[in-house]
Order: sequence, then C-alpha cells, then structure tokens
Amino acid sequence: MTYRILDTVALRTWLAQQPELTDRLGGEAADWAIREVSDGNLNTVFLVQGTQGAVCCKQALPHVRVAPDWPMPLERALYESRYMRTVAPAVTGLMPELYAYDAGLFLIVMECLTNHEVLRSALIADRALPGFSAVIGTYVARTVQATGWVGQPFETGARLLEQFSGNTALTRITVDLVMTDPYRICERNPEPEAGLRGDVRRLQTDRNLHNAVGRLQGRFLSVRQALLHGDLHTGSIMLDGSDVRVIDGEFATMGPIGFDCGLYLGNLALHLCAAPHKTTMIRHEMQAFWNSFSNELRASLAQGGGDLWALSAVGSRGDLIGSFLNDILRDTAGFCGLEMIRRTVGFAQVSDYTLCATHDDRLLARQKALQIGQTLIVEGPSLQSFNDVLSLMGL
Ligand code: SR1
Ligand code: MG
Repeated sequence: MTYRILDTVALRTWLAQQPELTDRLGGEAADWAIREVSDGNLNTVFLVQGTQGAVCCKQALPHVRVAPDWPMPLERALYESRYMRTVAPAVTGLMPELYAYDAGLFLIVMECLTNHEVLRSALIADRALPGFSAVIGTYVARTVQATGWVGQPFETGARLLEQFSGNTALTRITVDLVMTDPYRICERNPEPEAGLRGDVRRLQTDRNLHNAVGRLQGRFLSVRQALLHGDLHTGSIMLDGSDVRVIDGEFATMGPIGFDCGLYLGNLALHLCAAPHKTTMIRHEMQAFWNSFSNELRASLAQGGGDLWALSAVGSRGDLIGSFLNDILRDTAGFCGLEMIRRTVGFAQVSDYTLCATHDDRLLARQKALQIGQTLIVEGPSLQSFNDVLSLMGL
C-alpha cells in the first residue's frame, strides 16, 4: 500500500480490506466507531471499536505531529513494530499485542487498551494503584535478559545491532533533546520563565556539568548492552488497576541498560518535585522498581546463558554480576538526571508541573528538578548503592 496520511475514512477503508482485522472487529465496516486519540509528540493514533472487538492503529507521519515543520522519517513505525516483535515473548502481558504492521502505510495495528490510562495522567490525578513500578522493573529486567549480551549468545546482540542501528532519526532526537539542547542556546528550547533564566544559564556554562554530560553521551552512543525501549517515561506506560503495559517502543536501540532505568526514575522524580506531598509513595515506587529490576536481573544472570562470563564458575559469577549492576546503577543516576533537566527546560516538557498550585511553587519545583538532575549527573559515577541515588534526591 502506498503511503498516505490516514484519516478516519481512509482507515476504515483500509481495515475493511484486512480479513484478520475485520474478523477481530466483527460486524460491518460501517458499524465500526473510529476516533482519533493522538496524544504523543510524533504520531497519529486511532481507536477502532467493532461489534466484537477493538484495535488501536498508530501511524507515523512524515513530520513531528506537534511540530509540523520538523520533518521526521516514517521508518520509526518499522522499528517500533520490530521492537514489539523482539521483546514480546519475554514480556507477555506487559505490552499490547501486535496484530499487524503495514510496511507501506507505516501503520501499526495493536491491542486496544480501552480501559487503560497513561501512567503520567493517572499519577497527576492520583489514580495510580501502588505497585506499578515493580512491574516496570520486571519489564526492563526481562528485556535485558532476552536481548543483552549478558543473557544471550553474542550472535543475538550482533543481530539486534544490525536490526536497530538504522533507527538513527529517533536516536538523533534523543542525542539532541536529552543530551545536548538543554546545555546550549538552541531555538528548540522554549524561552524559560524569568525566574529560571539564571538556572538555565548555569546549565549552559558549567564546565564540570558539561564534562559529565559528555561522558553520558559517550555511554549512550557506544555502550551496546541490550535492546532499550529508548523512551521509557511515564507517558509510555498505561495502567488499568494492576494491569501495567509498556507502549511506544519507537526509540528502540541497542544501548546502556541504565538509560531505560534512568528515564523511568527521572519521570517519577519529576512528579515528586511537582508534588512533594507524595514523597512516601514515590520513594516506595522507586525502591520497588530498583528491587524488582535488580533482583530479577541478578537471578537470571546467575543462571548464565550468555557468552559473557561463560568461563566463571556459577559460584564466582556473583562478583561480575555485582560490578555489572553497579555500572548500571551509575548510568541510571546520570540518565535520570539528564531526563529531569530536559523535561524541565527542553523541547518536550511534562504536565506534572501543572500540579503546582501557584507560579512560585512551580518555579521552586522546576529549580529543584534542575538541582537534583545536575547532582545526579555529576555524582553518578561515584555512587555505590540505590540508597545513594535516593539520598541525592533528598529521599
Ligand atoms: C520530537 S519528539 C520529543 C519527545 O517526544 C518523545 O516522546 C520523546 O521523549 C522525545 O524526546
Ligand atoms: Mg512516545
């Protein structure tokens, strides 16, 4: 099918020609209820409700949806579908099921999470049932075990490198928006409010900070430990009670495991800055994430399976696993800091700050996020335990 941007009419026509999807939806095409629910920065999303079932359709646009002047290659949909196929066997029930991918339309058709809510919105509205972070920890540990050099024969990592190294357009977004723009004058950065200008100037001139950011850029671009989700923020997670699903794997790339961990924790930390009265809950979620992630990864690595460490007897592998997890912890702290800063002063900011009751509260929340972010970036390489990470966040 030749590429064209779908509206509800064109999508209905296309769906009606897909026997597997019409069976799933049931009834006649004219009876299906189709509505656009696009919410993210990049793509259009439609929910289609038939008489027997529903599907979610996500199409890549040739530009950034929220910035139409910013061209963006369509291939991100291919990488997202590839990511879903790659990790699905390891994370059954933790992501939507992929039903179909149309290579010409750059269209993903997947399970419709009708009753789920985006985690960021659920947190803001105080509707998130505690315990979601333990599921995310499990999700990250399982994707690492299934795709990382440590958990699999090296041929698996080599194949994944080939399959995902072409996802350069979205990796470019991450390199620019997460690791570069907040630390330089750049027209993509929104004009900071007056009270934040001094903080932003410091971000752009602190040599020590720039060296630490440079180190993290190097880790992100050269450490190929496992297949990352690549954009694991609280807007990439959906909840329905205790049913937790990870969505939006279009930024998938081989990279350092601490990147996924850091982005997730960074978004919880941002929520905490905006809603300091939720300290106990957020601290608990952060700890639950790290416990489930590190315990599950440690247990699976102790069993072996990869070529890495194959020489060490099962009994002595513990030392290597311990130092590997420490490296992940240090990366996690640094990437968490980068995420906090870019979501506070960069192109793609977060709605959590709308929780602040007054302008002054919001300014203080943002300043706190910038301060914690810088500390995590600079101190990250010397951290020894997850408690150290929590302490740097004032927890
Ligand atoms: C131009 S895309 C901006 C941001 O939205 C995505 O969700 C990623 O987080 C990206 O950095
Ligand atoms: Mg997204």
